[in-house]
Amino acid sequence: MSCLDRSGKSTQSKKLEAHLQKVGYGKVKWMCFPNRKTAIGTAIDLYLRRQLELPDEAVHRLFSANRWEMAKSIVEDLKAGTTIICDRYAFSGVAYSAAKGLDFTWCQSPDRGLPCPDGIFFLYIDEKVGASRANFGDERYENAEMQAEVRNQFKDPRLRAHVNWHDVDGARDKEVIHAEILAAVQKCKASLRSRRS
Ligand code: 2DT
Ligand code: MG
Repeated sequence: MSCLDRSGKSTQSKKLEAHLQKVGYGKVKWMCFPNRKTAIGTAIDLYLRRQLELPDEAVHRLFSANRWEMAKSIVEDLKAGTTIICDRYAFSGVAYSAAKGLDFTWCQSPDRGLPCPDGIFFLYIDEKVGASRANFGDERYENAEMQAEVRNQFKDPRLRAHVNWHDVDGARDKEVIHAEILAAVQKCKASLRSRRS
């Protein structure tokens, strides 16, 4: 899942994980980026909590390196048949850094070669809705102007090219959103199955 802040992506990605576990979908794993628990993730966490200053280019590459730290284990899990649900991925990396003014294609380059998701759900909300949700404003990037620019970057066709992208209206009831995501996941799974058989 890919999104603006406070759009409900953590809630939705965890609901999807719980549902797939419950219906016996096989092994399901939830993960999120940034993964703040690794060595690189610790620096990212300090940066996001405004306790560390870094040039935009450097932090962009740290976010990407944080995904590369996990790439091998993601590939191994996928090979073993595990379904991975991810709360943010490289798409957020590009949208947030491009929103700060970095060149879009430059932002895409460090993530090239990472495992590509079978489906992406972009939960969009009005920046005013995001700002009214709990804890908004605590971290770097949590301000209305930045969120509006990030939202613009997420519309860029270069981000959506060659991937199975779904725009999801995040302002609705969470059960309605969950049902919509679930239907799309089932459709995606069926088309992957028919392609493989
Ligand atoms: P969370 O609120 O989801 O913890 O994200 N971000 C995220 C980037 O700028 N680049 C990235 O590659 C990723 C994965 C989005 C914390 C903030 O980090 C931003 C919000
Ligand atoms: Mg956040």
